[in-house]
Amino acid sequence: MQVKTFSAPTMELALAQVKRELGPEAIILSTRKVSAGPTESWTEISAAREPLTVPDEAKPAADCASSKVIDDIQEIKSFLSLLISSKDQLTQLRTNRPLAELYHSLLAKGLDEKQVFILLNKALSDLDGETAGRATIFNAFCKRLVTKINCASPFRAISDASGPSVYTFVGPTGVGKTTTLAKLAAHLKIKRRIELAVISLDTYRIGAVEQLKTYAQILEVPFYVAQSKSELHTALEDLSHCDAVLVDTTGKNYLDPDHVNHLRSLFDGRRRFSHFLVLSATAKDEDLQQTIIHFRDIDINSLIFTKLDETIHHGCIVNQLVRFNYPVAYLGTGQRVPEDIEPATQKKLLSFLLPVGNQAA
Ligand SMILES: Nc1nc2c(ncn2[C@@H]2O[C@H](COP(=O)(O)OP(=O)(O)OP(=O)(O)O)[C@@H](O)[C@H]2O)c(=O)[nH]1
Ligand SMILES: [Mg+2]
Repeated sequence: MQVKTFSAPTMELALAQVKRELGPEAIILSTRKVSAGPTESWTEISAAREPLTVPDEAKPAADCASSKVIDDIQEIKSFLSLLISSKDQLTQLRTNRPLAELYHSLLAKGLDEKQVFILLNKALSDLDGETAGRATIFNAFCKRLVTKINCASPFRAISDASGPSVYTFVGPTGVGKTTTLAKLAAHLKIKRRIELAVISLDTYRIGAVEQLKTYAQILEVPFYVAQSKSELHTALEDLSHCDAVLVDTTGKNYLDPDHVNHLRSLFDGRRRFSHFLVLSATAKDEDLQQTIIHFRDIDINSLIFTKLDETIHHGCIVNQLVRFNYPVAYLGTGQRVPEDIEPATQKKLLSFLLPVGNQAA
């Protein structure tokens, strides 16, 4: 396979070089922006002429990393064909100043470039050639974006169910699963007067049980520890009079596939669990994406993002909602229990794309 690197002042010019030298079948292996001074940057593309093939004998050993490379290549290929088919819009990005400014401000918020490009294209076609300022284009962009993002109200139907509704909090280490559970437990017990109980499956970390037990004692709700599937189900039998049970789980490195398999086996069976996947807004976009992919094997009901107070770039939250079909239920905004949590709304999510200071309260 012939691999070559191409550099040009813009992505469009670099792609044109790739096409000229390696032909339309060229595969893009990577792209990056290279700084060429304080205000200038070049685009560098590595491309190959032959398709990447995995030898048969190597296939059984193909691990997550190689399948990710293939996924990335597919994604770059589809983005490339999108760029090529959107030549007119690309030209507009250079010549239409409000559009270019909006495009760059959305990227600066951490939004995914491909998603921005696709949604802006749709927004422009909605405006039907009308000469529009930045605010008008932004409104058209938001109208398109809201069709892609959903919010959930997972506790709305609690009292209609027969037997307790059971909610689990799963996710990587240290994202705020236990804290978020405690915040929501307080909300359900104090504001909604729901008959509630808490179970901890987290016996991995010293102190984890004590942390949750303390919250349960303050709220005066029953607290159980379960170390196995059968202990979990026994606890749930004991709690059959409750309206809702919140279940805390151990945080583990999300790259450990055994962890998700273990969780899945715990929750397999006839009983329905609603799973919250808890994620930190401070994580990198790529890591959030991979985490969701790993946890997809569990039937996730909705996402919760925590630590919004620890970052000013909230675009990565929006990226996951557009990329995956999961709704978002809650946003964690600080360490205080129970105050620092709020239900996610589309208005709040869109406000992340406004300049800091104009965001929804
Ligand atoms: N700033 C900020 N900190 C938070 C938020 N939510 C949780 N934290 C903090 O994050 C740290 C970890 O919180 P935990 O609730 O223990 O996280 P966890 O996911 O249960 O951790 P493990 O069980 O160890 O995987 C604590 O210091 C929390 O106070 C939030 O929304 N904002
Ligand atoms: Mg915990």
